[in-house]
Amino acid sequence: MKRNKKALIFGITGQDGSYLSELLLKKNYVVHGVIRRSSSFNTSRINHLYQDPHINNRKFILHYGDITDSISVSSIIKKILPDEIYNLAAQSHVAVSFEVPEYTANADAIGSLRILEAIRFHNLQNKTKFYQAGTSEMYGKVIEVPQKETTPFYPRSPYGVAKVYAHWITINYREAYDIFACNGILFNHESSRRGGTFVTKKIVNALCKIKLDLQKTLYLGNLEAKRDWGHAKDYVVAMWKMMQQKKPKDYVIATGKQYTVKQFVNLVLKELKMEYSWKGTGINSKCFVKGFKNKIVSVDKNYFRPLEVDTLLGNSSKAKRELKWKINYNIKSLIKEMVSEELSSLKNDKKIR
Ligand code: NAP
Ligand code: G4F
Repeated sequence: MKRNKKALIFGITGQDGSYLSELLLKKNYVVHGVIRRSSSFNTSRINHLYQDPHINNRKFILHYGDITDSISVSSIIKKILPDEIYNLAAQSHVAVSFEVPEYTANADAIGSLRILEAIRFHNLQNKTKFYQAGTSEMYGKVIEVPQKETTPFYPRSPYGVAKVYAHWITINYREAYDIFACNGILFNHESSRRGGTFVTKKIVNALCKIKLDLQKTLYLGNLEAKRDWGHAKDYVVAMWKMMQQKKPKDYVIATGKQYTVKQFVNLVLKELKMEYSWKGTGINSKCFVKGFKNKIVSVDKNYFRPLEVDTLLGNSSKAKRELKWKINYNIKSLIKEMVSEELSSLKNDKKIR
């Protein structure tokens, strides 16, 4: 009988970790995941997958660990002997990386090294494949448009710089030790499971609350930044496909379309059927909606970053050609789903209260 493949996911409690777990379970993997100890529950995105430790032949198994703790990383890998490791663990907020740069480097740069070193140290070069969650933030102050695998990096935040280290150490271990190690260079991807402080989720949550009369104003930073936004469900498929190739390579994953933050706000308002108009420009921009007395969106300069990535736009031709990767969501269907799930969850909360 064919044995089930074993995957180990660092960052299983995050947005991507939860969708990747669902995908791998559907493909009959046994999924192991690393969770951090926390004073409150941090497993809301994976609670629906949880299996009681007392049942036999579990397919979903969680382990306590931390990407900043070499011994825990190494001992979990040795215990599980996984076929595939997905390193999704990171301090993933760009603005926060300016506040905690050293921790960001420890988790996002050296964290990747810790996993690669454990694969090498335990002689798993021929057994364990490695996926590194790279990012379009590495392109930062972009040197060409659109960005592809050969575009040089110019990171603009401690987060971006840490991820550039992780990118190159992955290539270094691939070339030095013949480890199947690949980098996904993923552009922004969102969903209803996105953390509440990322701009798409923050906008959807606040505008839905305003519509339901639960909030007055949404405060945002730079409205002119352009991003290439996809759906996380599409992007985890690309991660898995990279790991099934004959040779480990690096791939850009993006939609090839970009919108400003302001356009994203407008699309959400349209989805909510709220009639809007903007007044002022730049830091003085304000958005008004018919039937609401006060401004519903305003700019707060506290949300500006010390450095901004003004524009990101990806070219994923290589992934489409070699991985046969396909996109199922566009910006409209992404927003439609995010709005619909946000409204349901807010209405549910109201009922409970
Ligand atoms: P996310 O929702 O912020 O999830 C990050 C995950 O990393 C969480 O499970 C978090 O655990 C875990 N983590 C953080 N620090 C850790 C530590 N010290 N030890 C162990 N685990 C730790 O991020 P995401 O959106 O799913 O993104 C997944 C990965 O892709 C990240 O590496 C991110 O940088 C990268 N990426 C994301 C995007 C995007 O647009 N979403 C684009 C490109 C690249 P807790 O739940 O305990 O906090
Ligand atoms: O949603 P964001 O915080 O995402 P950002 O900085 O692009 O980073 C995300 O995508 C990266 C891939 O490119 C990932 F690697 C990273 O882990 C993360 O998932 O901000 C998007 C844009 C920025 O230009 C920001 O300045 O929105 C602008 N923005 C405007 N107002 C805001 C806000 N961002 C946030 N978070 N909050 C605001 O109020």
